[in-house]
Amino acid sequence: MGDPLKKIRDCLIDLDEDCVVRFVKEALSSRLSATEIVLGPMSAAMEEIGRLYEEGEYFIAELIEAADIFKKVMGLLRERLREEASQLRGKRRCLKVVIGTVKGDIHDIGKTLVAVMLQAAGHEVIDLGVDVDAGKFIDAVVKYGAEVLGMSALLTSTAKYMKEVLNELEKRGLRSKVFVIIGGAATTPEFAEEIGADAWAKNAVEAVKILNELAEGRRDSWTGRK
Ligand code: B12
Repeated sequence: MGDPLKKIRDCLIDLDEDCVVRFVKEALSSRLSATEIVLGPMSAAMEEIGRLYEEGEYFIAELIEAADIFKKVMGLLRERLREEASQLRGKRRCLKVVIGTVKGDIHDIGKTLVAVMLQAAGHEVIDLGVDVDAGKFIDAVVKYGAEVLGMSALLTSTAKYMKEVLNELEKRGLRSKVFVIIGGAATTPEFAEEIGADAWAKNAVEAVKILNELAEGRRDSWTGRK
């Protein structure tokens, strides 16, 4: 990690907003990309902040402050993130994607980042926000005729709810028509497989790649599933 990147990470861990902003600007002027900044040191700092919380060194107030700083920086970088993601624009067609953080979970930074980048990459995104229950997900899939459903969970307790959404899709006879992609710190590729999701992505860039592949027919499509 180059110097401004390390500084961004350290300043965010210290919850020093001015310092984060200063080094984000410095990183941009030394030609580092906004995507690199957000998915690299900014995300790494959030992980470390989570660890400090777990160890009792940080409390909820610090998590809230960190989230505020992250959102401010995302505001600053939004246009650049869009420009960079638009270069990942798929060649063939765009997909309609319904996305949200599952019921009981209010973490929205990662989900929003995924939504912003998918949109910039040319997909149509309907972002349902946080604390979304199965009914709301499914109603939106039907209403917008979405081909993709994206679910985010950061809590081990809420990740399980994804299975309920999948069961509900099945019950409504929609499972074979919708490609389900999941993500968030409480999920893993193994978990995705276990609950029967179609894909898992570790970050926003991976999510864009997977959905572009799907749109271009380079990935096993969900059609034809039993
Ligand atoms: C900031 C934060 C908060 C903020 C959230 C503010 C907000 N507006 O989002 C606040 C203070 C509200 C909060 C609250 C809580 N939190 Co919290 N929080 C965090 C923290 C530090 C950072 C999360 C974050 O924003 N990361 C940065 C983003 C960019 O990363 P990301 O979300 O992982 O997203 C990326 C990928 O995962 C992926 N992705 C994400 N979503 C999706 C969706 C799809 C479809 C795809 C394809 C990909 C994808 O792409 C994203 C971008 O690259 C994490 C630590 C951690 N390790 O995650 C704890 C953490 C998630 N929180 C935790 C806990 C315990 C809580 C509370 C229960 C605390 C409490 N006692 O009240 C509450 C729960 C509230 C609730 N009901 O949801 C624990 C969860 C433990 C567990 N395994 O269950 C963690 C892991 C901290 C820890 N180590 O203990 N939290």
